[in-house]
Amino acid sequence: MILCPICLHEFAWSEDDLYERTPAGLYRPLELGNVSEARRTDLLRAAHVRCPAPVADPSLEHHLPYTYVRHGKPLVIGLVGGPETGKTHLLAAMIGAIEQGGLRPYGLTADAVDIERHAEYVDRYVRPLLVERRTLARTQEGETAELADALLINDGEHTTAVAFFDIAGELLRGIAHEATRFVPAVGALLFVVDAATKPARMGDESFRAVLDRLPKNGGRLDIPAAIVVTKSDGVRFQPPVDTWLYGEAERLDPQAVLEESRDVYAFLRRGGAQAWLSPYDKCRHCTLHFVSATGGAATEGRFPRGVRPRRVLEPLVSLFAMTGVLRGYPEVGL
Ligand SMILES: Nc1nc2c(ncn2[C@@H]2O[C@H](COP(=O)(O)OP(=O)(O)OP(=O)(O)O)[C@@H](O)[C@H]2O)c(=O)[nH]1
Ligand SMILES: [Mg+2]
Ligand SMILES: [Zn+2]
Repeated sequence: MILCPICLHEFAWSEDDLYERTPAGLYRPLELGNVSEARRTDLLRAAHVRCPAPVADPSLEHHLPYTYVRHGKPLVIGLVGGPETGKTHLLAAMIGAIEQGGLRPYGLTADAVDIERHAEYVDRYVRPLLVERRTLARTQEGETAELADALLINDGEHTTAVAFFDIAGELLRGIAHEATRFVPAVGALLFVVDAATKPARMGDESFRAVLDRLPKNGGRLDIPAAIVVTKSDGVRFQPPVDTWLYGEAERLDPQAVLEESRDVYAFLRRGGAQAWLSPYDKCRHCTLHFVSATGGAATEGRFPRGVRPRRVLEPLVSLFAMTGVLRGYPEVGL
């Protein structure tokens, strides 16, 4: 059985039911009957498996690389946060940074799980933000808890499929809805806090909705989490935000992660935003980060001075370290 990182459908797959991708981007059954062993290995390297989940529309059909299916379990990362906290811009900035080779300093490479879907994500979100310097539309109800993008992350030895789900805050208020499909599959959480948020005693409902739904072990969650204070460009003159936001970091330093986490914790407490720290109280491993998806505020839907994301990959790399996608950092996390 494997879990589809695109639709979270669980299915058994068979080696007799493989597909090859044609240069036109179509999938056709792969014939392995009379080929040599060397040719077979070659064909398998590029083979795909069709996800059998029923789809409403044939364009939603998707294929997973055979190399992934063989290696199994995806890491599903959920972005959680209230309306307009900056989730969609943050994810686009992260994927954009990965496209530009931002994981290379950590010894990681990235490829698309599904080439068409990834290209569509880049066209719809990454290019408009980073190249055309436009703001992205708010996530629609129908898109809630849908896959945003999925990547194969390789550390030189192992490949893990990492799937990102952007969960619109409002959605999680209801008790029974499609987001519940995502909850049992989640392997790491990115809690997004707007740096300019007005402190509210009750905090963010979306945080509580997700934290309440996940199974606890001894009162705490085993799922690693990162609390990301995004739009930090807006508070850059409040020390020590500037030090972190404009500081250099080209590899993961557990000591620096710890220090930044303490500073973010103090920043949120000082601002009266204790309720936003609930993931830190509830998750066994949690790091905290200052980031900016855009580098500055938009005016009339544009970023006239360009879009310069700051430190968007640090929370992701920290989650990779805490989940074992990036190995050798068992001590990351508070
Ligand atoms: N200054 C600044 N503004 C940002 C940043 N990221 C996002 N914004 C602005 O914040 C607004 C909301 O961003 P979104 O990414 O759409 O927020 P969201 O959490 O996806 O919102 P929903 O889809 O409605 O749940 C947009 O108008 C962005 O221009 C940032 O890093 N800095
Ligand atoms: Mg959104
Ligand atoms: Zn699927």
